[in-house]
This record gives sequence, C-alpha cells and structure tokens, in this order.
Amino acid sequence: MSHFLRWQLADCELLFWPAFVEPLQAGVLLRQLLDQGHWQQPTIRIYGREVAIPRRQWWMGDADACYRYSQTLFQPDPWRSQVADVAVKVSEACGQRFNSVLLNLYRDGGDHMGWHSDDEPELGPQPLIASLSLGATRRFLLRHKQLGCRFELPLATGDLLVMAGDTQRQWSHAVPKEARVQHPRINLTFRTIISPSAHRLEP
Ligand SMILES: O=C(O)CCC(=O)C(=O)O
Ligand SMILES: [Mn+2]
Repeated sequence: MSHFLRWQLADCELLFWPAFVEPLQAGVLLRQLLDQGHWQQPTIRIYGREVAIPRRQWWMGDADACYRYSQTLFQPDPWRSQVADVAVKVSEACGQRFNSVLLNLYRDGGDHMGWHSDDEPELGPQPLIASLSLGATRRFLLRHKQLGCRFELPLATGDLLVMAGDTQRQWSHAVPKEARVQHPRINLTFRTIISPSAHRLEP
C-alpha cells in the first residue's frame, strides 16, 4: 500500500493515497463491477421536476444501513465479496468501519455529479467518507461554501481520497463533465450510517 498525502486547506481534512489499490487489480475490480452491478438511474426532484441522475448508482451495505433521501427510504443491496474485501482494506487505512458504500458509474465523460455535500443527518456531523476510484481519470473539484476558494485534483484508477472533519459542512464537491473522456469510471464512496436502527423500514 502506498503512503498518504495530506492537504492543508481551511476547514477541511483531506487525505489521499495514490494507487491505494494497485492499477492491475483496480482494472479487474472495475470489470467485475461493470458486468455484475445492479446499476440504477434513480430520479431526483429538482425545483419540482423529476430528473434522472446523470450517472448510474448502486447502494450496497449491511441490511440495516438504510438512509432517507428525497422522502424515499433506500435499502442497500448485500455486500459483494470483492467489495467487502476492499472495504476491509480501506477500513484498516482509515481506522473506521464502514457499513455501506455508494457506487457511482460514470459511463464516459458525459456522466457527471453536480455540486453537493454529503451532509445527510444519517452520516453524523463530521462524517469520514473514503472514496476509491477505478477506471478513467476524472477531475474532482472542491469549493469552500463561504470563501468560494477552489481546489482540484485528478482521481486516477486505484486512488483513495478520504474526506473527514468539517469537509462536508464547509465545502461542496463535484465531478464535472469531461467531453474527452471515453472510458468508464466507477467510484466507491465508503460511508458509515449512524444508528441505522432508527431508519428501519416499518413492517
Ligand atoms: O465520483 C466521485 O469521485 C465522487 C462521488 C461523490 O461525491 C458521492 O458519491 O457523493
Ligand atoms: Mn459526494
């Protein structure tokens, strides 16, 4: 495993392990997830309109790691063994157990993710989110909510980015469109849903 880098940014805790997963192994995992994934394209409500998200996603985790989004309760798909194995490695590096992972599939540079923070109450006030990238390199942008300053880094196959502390509270992030990118990328964001029993589905 490679060593990590730490950036000194205002109100932000960012750790970065280049090639945390060795690129050959990252390529194998990418292929398996592309072929076997239960990829979905849910719609979200924006200004009263139902809009399909501009990428595919797949939610995986412990059976009770549910979360509520846009008035819908999402239940995770069970862990796949190869993802559970990576989750253990990522947990060891971060010193935290993750009970779920949101996988995002960007089929090419047209798929993207808009500005947002992962600040849902289920993640707690200072969530530690570990983001592993597989496949095509994409730009990852960060913007301070008050100061407006920006930070950008390319996320390449096998790279692990950890966002912790006040990062979600004070910063937004995005993965913009990149017309030149023709290959797929999968990003796994390992998360810890707090007190999952509070969000259990009614019988
Ligand atoms: O694809 C990425 O690198 C970011 C994913 C992300 O921000 C999220 O899943 O909330
Ligand atoms: Mn995010």
